[in-house]
Amino acid sequence: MVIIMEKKLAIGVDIGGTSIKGAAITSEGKVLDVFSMPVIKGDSQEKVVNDLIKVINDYLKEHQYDKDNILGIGLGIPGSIDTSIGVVTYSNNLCWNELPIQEMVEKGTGLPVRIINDANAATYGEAKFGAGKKYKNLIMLTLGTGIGGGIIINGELYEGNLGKGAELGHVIMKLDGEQCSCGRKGCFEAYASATALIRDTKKMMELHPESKLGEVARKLGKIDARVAFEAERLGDECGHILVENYVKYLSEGLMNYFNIFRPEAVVLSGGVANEGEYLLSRVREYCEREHYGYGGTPKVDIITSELGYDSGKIGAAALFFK
Ligand code: BMX
Ligand code: ZN
Repeated sequence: MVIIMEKKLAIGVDIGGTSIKGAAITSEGKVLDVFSMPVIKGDSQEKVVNDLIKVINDYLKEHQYDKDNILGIGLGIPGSIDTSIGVVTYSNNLCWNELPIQEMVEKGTGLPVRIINDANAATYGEAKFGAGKKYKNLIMLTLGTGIGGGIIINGELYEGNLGKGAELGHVIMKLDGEQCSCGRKGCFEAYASATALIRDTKKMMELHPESKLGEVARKLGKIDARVAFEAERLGDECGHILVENYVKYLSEGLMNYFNIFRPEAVVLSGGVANEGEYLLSRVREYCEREHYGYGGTPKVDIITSELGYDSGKIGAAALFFK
């Protein structure tokens, strides 16, 4: 049990395609008790939100948090939202449409609610309490199911009109290229997300059953973004081609953002960023070689997140610590 007398806590919630995770967060960005619930494919959007309301109410009771001491609930949501009316306009992964989630959760919990795009939440969390703390201008990319993006300009989160902005995954890298989840073709997300790397790994496995990719996937128990990297580390040529291609797309995408924003840093998070320095050193080398501005002074720091999977929860809660 946590007894906090002052009103210095907020609930941060990170909504994903397969699960929803949340926690009470202190104004110093510390994560207290966590909760999670699965998102069952096929459940209606109303059912998922009503289940979430129950989970939050049960959580507050179980951990004996007094609602009077909670500033509010921040919801980080993948997809397009409208912060002026608290509605999820469209979320393709969740199959949500025109969902008045803010009002529903406010009514169901009796607490104030704010909504934010999931990657904007992660960026805000990292900027306030994590790897981005020492920078005033930064870009963050979450390399997961999709590519989420976030922008900090002069220390402030730039969310665009109605909170719909910073969809950095949906800029075109190749005209008429790979199909993207957003409906367009050739987006950055369709080349540099974990999903894209998995697609390419599967294709390569079919073309080259003799490669080490299959063996690595069997050891890991699934085909995820690690397979290509692990095969490359074992000296496999197909793994090497996949990783080189991935580094190329990721770096070219980053250089687009260097040209637009010239940030002090770019923070990478999500499944692929777990490769850490193994990936980052290659990306830095590529940018150094290919980008006329990158090599100048000061360089753009390319770093990984510090808060990991907590950044979204922390950032969503931090909407109440502004
Ligand atoms: C997609 C888009 C973004 C989101 C990003 C990261 C949807 C549902 N999502 O580009 O809004 O920020 O994915 O999402 O349209 P994740 O699911 O990879 O965390
Ligand atoms: Zn797209």
